[in-house]
Amino acid sequence: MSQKPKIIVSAPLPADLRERVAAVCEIIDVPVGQNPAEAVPASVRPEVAGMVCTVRTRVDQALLDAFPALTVSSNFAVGFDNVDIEAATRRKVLICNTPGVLDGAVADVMIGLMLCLARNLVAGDAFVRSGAWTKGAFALTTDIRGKTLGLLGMGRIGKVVARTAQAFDMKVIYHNRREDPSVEGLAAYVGRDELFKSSDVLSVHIPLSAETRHSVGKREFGLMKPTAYLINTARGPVLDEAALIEALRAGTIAGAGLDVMEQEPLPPSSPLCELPNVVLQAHVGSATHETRRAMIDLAAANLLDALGGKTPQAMVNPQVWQARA
Ligand code: 8YV
Repeated sequence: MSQKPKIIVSAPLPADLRERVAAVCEIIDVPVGQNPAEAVPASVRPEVAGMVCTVRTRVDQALLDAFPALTVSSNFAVGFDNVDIEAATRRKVLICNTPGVLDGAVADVMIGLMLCLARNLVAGDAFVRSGAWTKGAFALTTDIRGKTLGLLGMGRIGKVVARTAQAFDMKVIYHNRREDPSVEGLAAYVGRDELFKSSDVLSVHIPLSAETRHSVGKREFGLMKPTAYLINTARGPVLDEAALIEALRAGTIAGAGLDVMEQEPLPPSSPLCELPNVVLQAHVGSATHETRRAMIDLAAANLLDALGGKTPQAMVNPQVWQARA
């Protein structure tokens, strides 16, 4: 019998990293998005000590019950809304994530969506390809330079966005649970309503929780300028999507750029796919070779450190680790 701890891998593990992990752990592969409690045979479940998974795996009470020997679950993501943190903490299961390594990539998609919306770049591409250009000039668009970018949330990603927006000569304002002195001179703190009222581009950078679910809806869209664009690269359910569709149809706001939606993958029957003032991406904020590699390296290191008794770099519920010491 193998003495190596058994771990579930439900995330893309590059071959070289897999080799390193397999040297110290026995890997049980579970296809991404499949429920490990169904994919792993009942006889093996009580032996599983660790897991690395994507946000598509629900780490809830049922999963914790199915794996009674689980001590660590490492998210291949910075977000952890797939995890019932309270239940995991109660069961003393350490939860890890990948903060810091994807900020630039996500910020880049946010800036890209902003440019697509303001300069109508997606429609511009279709205009050239269709030959419409040979019949006349493309309609004028909107400057982002000199405009106000509002950030709902000022975490790591918000800060990179704020720095990048400075290079576009934008004025940056933000709202956060509390004012952040580290961004003084970079972005000005404003009240929540003021943020929606004053932004020409409003970008969402808050995590999904029970508190933030549908926290941006009809009321907030009503506060926004009819010329304003809304961008979401955080989590779809933070926005009330039905209210957003209504606001986009009614011209309450000018447009939206969405990398995340309430239902992913977004079905093509969604009204969002019909709206000309929307630019969509397939949850690709972190999806570059370099960033995904850094994420899986960190997720694997967190898992191996935790199993090996070394403090992992990124813990969501560090109290579990401290209680073990
Ligand atoms: C996804 C993300 O996790 O980090 C996050 O919170 O949403 C993304 O990076 C990515 O699809 C990897 O599963």
